[in-house]
Amino acid sequence: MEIAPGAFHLGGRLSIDVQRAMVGQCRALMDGPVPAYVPIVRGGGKMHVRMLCLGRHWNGKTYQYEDTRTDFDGLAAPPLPDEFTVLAREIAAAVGMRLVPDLCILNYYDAEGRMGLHQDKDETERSIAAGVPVVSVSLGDTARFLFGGLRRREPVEARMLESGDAFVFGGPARLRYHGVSRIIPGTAPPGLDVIGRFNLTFRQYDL
Ligand SMILES: O=C(O)CCC(=O)C(=O)O
Repeated sequence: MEIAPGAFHLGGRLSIDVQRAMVGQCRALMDGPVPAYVPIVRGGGKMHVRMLCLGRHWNGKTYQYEDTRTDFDGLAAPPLPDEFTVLAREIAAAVGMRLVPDLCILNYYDAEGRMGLHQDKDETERSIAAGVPVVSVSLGDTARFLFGGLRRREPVEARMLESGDAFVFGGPARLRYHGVSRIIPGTAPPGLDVIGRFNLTFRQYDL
């Protein structure tokens, strides 16, 4: 469903089996040899998520992408799994957009997790100017997702992103402000065995 030009909320996009498989992969990645961590951003504040970047690392101190985690432990960002790439491409294609993802920011939100309003603008100017979309996939507890305009002070719309939903913003919506105001505990599908929420945002660094 197109909620604004270039912005699409695809409710129930992933089957429960696909969600289960992805949750398993997210857990293995986040607790693997290159573990997720809580970034400290450039103002000195801690983020309210655990983060692991795949394919390319987003440095919370410089707001730039890099190959190794120079803001944390110097480890190289793990590769983006092929099946994740395929899924993100398919979701973009389903709304008529093209994305060749080369990185993913995987975040885990506990019951206190949240993310302030921000723009995703650290990919290359060319990628952003071309309107290459960000594809977001949600797993686990429902999030109250805020989607605003191109300026921070514009009104925001709150949408509930449930487990298995995808959200795509590209074209004229690529630089819209967005964030997560809260997580609704206990709302993950029964049988998924998740407390909290995983969110994956797939991006294409350059054209
Ligand atoms: O968790 C979400 O739904 C949004 C995540 C996000 O805004 C980001 O990773 O930049």
